[in-house]
Amino acid sequence: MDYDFDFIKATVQKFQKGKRYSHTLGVAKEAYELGKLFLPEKAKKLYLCGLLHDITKDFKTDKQLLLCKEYGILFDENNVIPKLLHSKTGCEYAKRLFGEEIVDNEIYNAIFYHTTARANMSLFEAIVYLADYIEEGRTFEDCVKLRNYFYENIKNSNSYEEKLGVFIKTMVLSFDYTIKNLIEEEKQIDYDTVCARNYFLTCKTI
Ligand code: DGI
Ligand code: FE
Ligand code: FE
Repeated sequence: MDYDFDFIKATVQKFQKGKRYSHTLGVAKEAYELGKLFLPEKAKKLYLCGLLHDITKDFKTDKQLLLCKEYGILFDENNVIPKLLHSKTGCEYAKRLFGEEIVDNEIYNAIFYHTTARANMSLFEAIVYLADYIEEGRTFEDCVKLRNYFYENIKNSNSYEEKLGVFIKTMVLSFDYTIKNLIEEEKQIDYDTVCARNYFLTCKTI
């Protein structure tokens, strides 16, 4: 499918200012690059998903919660993790905005799980998750470390299998960083984040 990227970018830009939009372009580019390495037939679709992944990120928590109600997204009202809401609302918001031909199930799920990841996730979903973590505009120390770890090890791998092994190890490391930070900050760890780490720790391929 040919996407009208100019139209999609102009629309996304209405929801995002400055740094956020730069991050969006960075994720799209990174997802495209990872796509070329691991899923070349879907590289353009990964670019699209990068553009859409944070569409509702700048909405206030109240608006996120209202959207969850409107969309029938279930969550424990006494146990809200505000940082996760934009991934749960973003997929549905993007689908209503651009239509289900553009936001199909693959893109929908990749947006839904782009913050936490999940056990048994597809390679497409995992690429969007990792691209969000290591896009070149991220300056947070752990993101820089993860980006360097990934590309240093990719440089030294020859086969597709070896590269996939590096990808899987990088996923595990990302959860280690995230979970360590959440513990230090005394924040809740989402169940999907824990299950995703356990999954990538033992999976041989994806
Ligand atoms: O939206 P972005 O900032 O581009 O990136 P993101 O959607 O990956 O969100 C990152 C934030 O989400 C970061 O502050 C850590 C937080 N996060 C990720 N997994 C969990 C989490 N926060 C909590 N409380 N629990 C999680 O499991
Ligand atoms: Fe996000
Ligand atoms: Fe993001």
